[in-house]
Amino acid sequence: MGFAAKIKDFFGFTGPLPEGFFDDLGDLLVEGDLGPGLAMKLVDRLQALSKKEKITEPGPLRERFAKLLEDGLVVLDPDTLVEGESPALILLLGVNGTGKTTTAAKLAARYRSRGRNPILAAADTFRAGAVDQLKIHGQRLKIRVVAHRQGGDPAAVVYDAMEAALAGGGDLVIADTAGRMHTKTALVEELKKIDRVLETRLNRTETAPMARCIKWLVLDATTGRNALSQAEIFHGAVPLDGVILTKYDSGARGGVVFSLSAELKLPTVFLCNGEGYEHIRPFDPAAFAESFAGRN
Ligand SMILES: Nc1nc2c(ncn2[C@@H]2O[C@H](COP(=O)(O)OP(=O)(O)OP(=O)(O)O)[C@@H](O)[C@H]2O)c(=O)[nH]1
Ligand SMILES: [Mg+2]
Repeated sequence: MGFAAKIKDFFGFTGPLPEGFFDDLGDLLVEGDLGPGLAMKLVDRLQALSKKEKITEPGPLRERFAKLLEDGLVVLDPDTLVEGESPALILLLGVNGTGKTTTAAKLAARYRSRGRNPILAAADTFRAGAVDQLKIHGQRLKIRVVAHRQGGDPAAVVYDAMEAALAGGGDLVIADTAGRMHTKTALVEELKKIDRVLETRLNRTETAPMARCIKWLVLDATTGRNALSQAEIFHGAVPLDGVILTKYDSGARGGVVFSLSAELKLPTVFLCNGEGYEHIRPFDPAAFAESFAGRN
């Protein structure tokens, strides 16, 4: 049985709370990728609430629990961030295979449908085939892809894509980056360089609007607590604006989202639940907390 079904079962009975209810809840939350520290804290709070308010039935307790979860989430509306800038620049970061390239294409499709004119930047110049992979998405979606050769400088690709945007070719640059297991220094250097080249470009044309660089970390929901360690490393190296959780398909646990908020103050901005371009949606804190808490 998957986590979602288990938590539904857990709260899905009537009558008084059985002995060991709160301990069992703690164990279950750890299974849902919440992390032992946070699980314990939440269970303690819930137990205190149930005493104070004399809640003895699982139904109302489940609702309180969902609210506790929701209250702990750092919230950020990605659309306000992206649509408040022109041109806006999004850098997608993450380790190998988390879904950066697919997500870049999904975001491009999504923001185009919201009236933006996106350009994809193939800043993964590291992996063989990465540029072609993004180009295929570009062809399918009829969205421009700015690319150099494999082995080229990622910062130069982003620079060219921003040039194209500033020249009137678009108002949103979405940059796919390489999925190596970045060492801290390599990552910082790569991003600093991107910042530097953009600054040079922006100084040259005083009328050019300031490009804000939005840095989103792409995390694979199926990697569980490992995703939190990745976020710690990346966020420690370059301050991130948020997280995109991919592969949150049926059966996913997703408790790591609460740890990202509690431990790193990082908001989750999108959830992806499939390989199609439409399989992306803005993160909805209330709905996510309700579903994690096993709403029927
Ligand atoms: N089920 C599911 N699969 C996904 C999702 N997002 C991406 N994938 C798949 O995950 C695999 C890796 O996706 P990519 O977009 O290539 O990942 P990447 O981070 O760019 O990988 P590298 O460039 O190798 O680091 C592909 O098979 C995608 O189709 C998702 O939300 N759900
Ligand atoms: Mg990729």
